Order: sequence, then structure tokens, then C-alpha cells
Amino acid sequence: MHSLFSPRVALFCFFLALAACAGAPSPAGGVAQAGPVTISTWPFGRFANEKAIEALVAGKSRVDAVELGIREIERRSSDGSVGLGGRPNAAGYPQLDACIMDGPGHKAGCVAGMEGVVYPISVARLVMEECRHVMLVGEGARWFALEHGVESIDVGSYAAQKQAWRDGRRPKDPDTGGHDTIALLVRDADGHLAGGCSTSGAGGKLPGRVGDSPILGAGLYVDEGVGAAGATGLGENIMRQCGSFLVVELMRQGLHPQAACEEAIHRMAATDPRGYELSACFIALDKAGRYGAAASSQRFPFAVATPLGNEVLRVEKVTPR
Ligand code: SD4
Repeated sequence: MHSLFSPRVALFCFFLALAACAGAPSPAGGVAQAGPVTISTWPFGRFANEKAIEALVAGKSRVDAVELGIREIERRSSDGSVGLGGRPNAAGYPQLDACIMDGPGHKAGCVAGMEGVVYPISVARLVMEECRHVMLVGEGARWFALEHGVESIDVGSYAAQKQAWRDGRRPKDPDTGGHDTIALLVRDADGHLAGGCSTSGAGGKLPGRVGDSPILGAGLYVDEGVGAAGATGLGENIMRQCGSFLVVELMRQGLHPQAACEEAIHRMAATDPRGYELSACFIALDKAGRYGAAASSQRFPFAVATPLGNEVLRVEKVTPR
């Protein structure tokens, strides 16, 4: 006769308990979850989710989960998305932007236009935790990063590229197009929220250009009492509208994260000269663990994970109502 506490029964009870507190992601716009949930932009977001969920299940903090998840995408940056392998600016070298927010305490750190640092999200976290300021840019951000011993590369070769740019040996305003960003939102098992965002920005951007991604309220916003939102798309469209702040405020008014993301696109399209052709995509996660996503001008894939699954889901573009 089997003991009630046989390893098989214990394993079954463990998975039952897990299922009770964290459902698998569903494409239905997200139902309330009692356990951890992560949501991130683009199909590569599943790699970020995997690291983030792994961290939470291992007992690490939600901020660790955000940092480890985003570092995974920065590490894989050879695919031209974010980090040092991301698309270069008009002068031919990458300038990186990142930010991080923790719900409890409403804490944040941001870096922008930073050169030669392998993990910008880790520098954003250092700014949040070790610095009396919220945002550092350019040379100062790199100096701060090096002072804290983060992994970096020699940017000596950028000097020649900068000179060539100043001398006009490179086109002054090339538009190479293309861009990608990882925004990752995390709700831990206790229902606390955190988020982060990292990008190399729009390909071919002018040196010194900063988009929405490191700007609080634009590329990311976390409100512990309501929910969190993150953005990807063309920063010029998103930052003029405080896009992520707008999504969170719409959730505060009672909208489901899915409806909040869609409503934000309608609101933005109403004032943007490009209307629904503006390039903006949002992900959102609320305090109850419900999630949503919406995009203008394109079909938008994003990734959602719980300890029971990690799925790439897609939403159709929002059309005029
Ligand atoms: C930027 N929002 O710098 C970023 C780019 C991006 O998908 O999200 N691309 O404008």
C-alpha cells in the first residue's frame, strides 16, 4: 500500500498547488492570477520571461527578475535588437537607453545615450539603488557604470566614427530604419509590480537622440497601486503622448489592461498627425495579474509567462472605431 506521502503524490500535490496559484497564460486578454506573471514585448520576450520566472521561482526579488530577464535579451543582442549588437546610430555606433522601476516605493533609474556598456539595464538598476539622481546620460552614464565596475567595452574606435560624422564623411541624416526594444513587466507572487525597458533605439538615429524607452511614463511606467505598462515602437510618437503613463492611468479608471492599451492607441491616433499609422505598441499588467497588449499600424507579438507556461501571443492592429 502506498503511503499518502509517496513522492508521486507529493509531486502531484505540488503541481496542483502551483496550478491553483498560477494559471497558464491564455490569449483571452488575461484573467486574474494569484501567482507570478511576466509580460514582455516581441517574440524574443519569451527568453526574458523565462529568466524572470526562473528568478521568481528561485526566490529572487521582482527587481532581480526584471534585471535578469532584460540582461538575457541584451546578451543576445547579436540579433540586432537591443544592447551593443543593436542597430547603430547615423554615425555608425550604438547608443543605448534603459530604465527600471520598482512599484513599492515608486523607485526608478534611467540611463540614456550610453556607449560601450554591455548591460544597460544593470546600470539603470544601479542608478535606482545607488545614486541620488534618477537619470544619467551619455558620458556621465558611462562614467557612473565604469565606476561601479559593470561589464564594458573600449569605445576608442567610436572616436574615429564621431570625427567622420563631424567632418561630414557620413551622411548627416541617414534613415536606416528598423528598431526593437525589450520592455518587461513583472508581478511577483505577493502581487508587487516592477518593470524595465532597454533598447539601442531607432536605427540610424542622430547621435544624441533619445527615444521613449528610458523615459518614465513614455517607454515604461509602474504604479504599485494600479499596474504597469511598457512600450515599443517609434519613440517620437510614444514620448509626445506619455504613452505608458496613459495606459496605467486608463487602468486606474477601471479599464482591463487590454482595453487600456487599445484606448491609449485610439487617444494617440486622435492627435498624432499619422493617425492610426503612428508606430506604437503597448503591453500592460495590472495588480490582479491580468494583462493586455495593443498596437497601431502592425500586428504585434508579445510574450506572457507564469510558472506554468511561456507563450508568444499576437494582437491584430487597432483600427479606427
Ligand atoms: C525608440 N522605442 O528608441 C524605441 C525603439 C523601439 O521597437 O521600441 N523599437 O524609439
